[in-house]
Amino acid sequence: MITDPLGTAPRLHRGSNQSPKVGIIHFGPGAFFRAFTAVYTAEAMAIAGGNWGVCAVSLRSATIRNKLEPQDYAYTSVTLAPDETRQDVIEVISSILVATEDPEAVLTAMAEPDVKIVSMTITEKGYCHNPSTGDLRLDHPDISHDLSNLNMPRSAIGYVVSALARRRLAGQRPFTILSCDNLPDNGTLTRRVVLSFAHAVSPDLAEWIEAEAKFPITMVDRITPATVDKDIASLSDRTGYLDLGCVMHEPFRQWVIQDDFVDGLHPDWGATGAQFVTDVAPFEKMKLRCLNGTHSALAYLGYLAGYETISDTVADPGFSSFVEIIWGSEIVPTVPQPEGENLTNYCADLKKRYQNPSIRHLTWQIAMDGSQKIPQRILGTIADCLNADRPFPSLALAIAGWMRFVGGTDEKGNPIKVSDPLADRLKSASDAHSAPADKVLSLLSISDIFDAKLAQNPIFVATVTSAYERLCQNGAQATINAMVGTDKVTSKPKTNTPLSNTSSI
Ligand code: CS2
Repeated sequence: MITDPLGTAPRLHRGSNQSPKVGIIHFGPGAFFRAFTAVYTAEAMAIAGGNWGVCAVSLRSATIRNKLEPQDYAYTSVTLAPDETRQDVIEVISSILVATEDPEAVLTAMAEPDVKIVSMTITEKGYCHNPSTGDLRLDHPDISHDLSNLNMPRSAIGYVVSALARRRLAGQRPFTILSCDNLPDNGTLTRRVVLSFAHAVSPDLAEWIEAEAKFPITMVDRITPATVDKDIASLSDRTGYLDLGCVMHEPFRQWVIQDDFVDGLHPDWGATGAQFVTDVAPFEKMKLRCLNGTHSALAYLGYLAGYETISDTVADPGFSSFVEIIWGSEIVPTVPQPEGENLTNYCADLKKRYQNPSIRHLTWQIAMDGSQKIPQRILGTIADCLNADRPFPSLALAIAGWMRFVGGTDEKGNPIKVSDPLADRLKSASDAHSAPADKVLSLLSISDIFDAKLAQNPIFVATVTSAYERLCQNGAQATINAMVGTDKVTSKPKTNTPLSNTSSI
């Protein structure tokens, strides 16, 4: 008999018979939004009221809508502490629109005067910008499409400008555009790409947006791995219902928001612990460099060493020391301490968050889209180290790990599934040469990622090249062990096999 791996329990349904009135349109209803922004909003409404229901928009895929629609858009937020699990049903989403099915429905929803905020978690690549300069890529296929099809956009940026144009024509107030992605000065970047698009449509429109719309900067933080079937089945065992839209996340959360909204309107997120501040930059730098920077470093090097998750990676003594060293000697000295934070405690807490064995955050998942992530996570820190004449061997090793990863072959000679908008360019840059030093130069010449000043800095080139050569010769585990000195002590037995093949280098 075939048994359903997800179980046969009845489907979760909305408890209240009415969905909340919509005040927010949200682009990108993926796991992070459902584990973070949506939870804060549901809690804020429970405490302080307000019409802040969310109409979510999927730009392309119908998958999440299809999972949530039969549940009236209710889903479970599952908090996974090391020794405790808790679940809360969240009912803040009123509907999910799939943009490709009906672009007009999305634009109509965005033009509703009750909509005060358009928020987004569309990942770094969703901003269609050049990661090294922050400029909108007018040659991006979605952007050039949207500029000539304003009523049928494909990109979130196209939707925002098109909807703002409608609101302006109708004599309405604009909405606040709230980026919740891991980008430096995410609000400023969003303003920049929106204005650049709007300018190409009409300078008057751009002027109105610049004067009237708001783009607060935010720092968002909650580790939220992708949900897998096993998570759905175990939630079902615990609760007796089947929820295909559930999200798994750690207990920790932090949301720092610039207090700058159109007409001051937003849910009372402050009542649920969000911090409203005038300057988000120091918090953002702390988070992007200390958390996301080491996340990416551990993801590339951990993956190459044969580790599946971040918690498995930091359970290794070599990697555990490596992450401590990278914080203490290379990252923290470049980060100004934000008010109310203590960077030493912040990193110690981060280590505990990484160690949480209930969170199965795949190294492969974090390794995705590296071309869009490493500039703000790692390269800025390296530039600061160079300016301060501070050595940065661990950060260079992280870049070398990324280079090895995007080369597409792991240390056992198996193919790596590289998911990145620049995957083909990265692979050809790496394949174009056989000598490690030439591969490094070839990858460093990709100006969308590396600005010319950094790519031509001889210390940077030499440090990354040396790290890359060591990685190719010895593999990630041995390189890490040698770097932190754990090669001198007996380390615990590993599951991965020794390097079988370095000829692919
Ligand atoms: C991770 C982030 O996938 C990734 O690249 O580094 O999603 C990380 O888990 C979050 O930023 C934590 O807030």
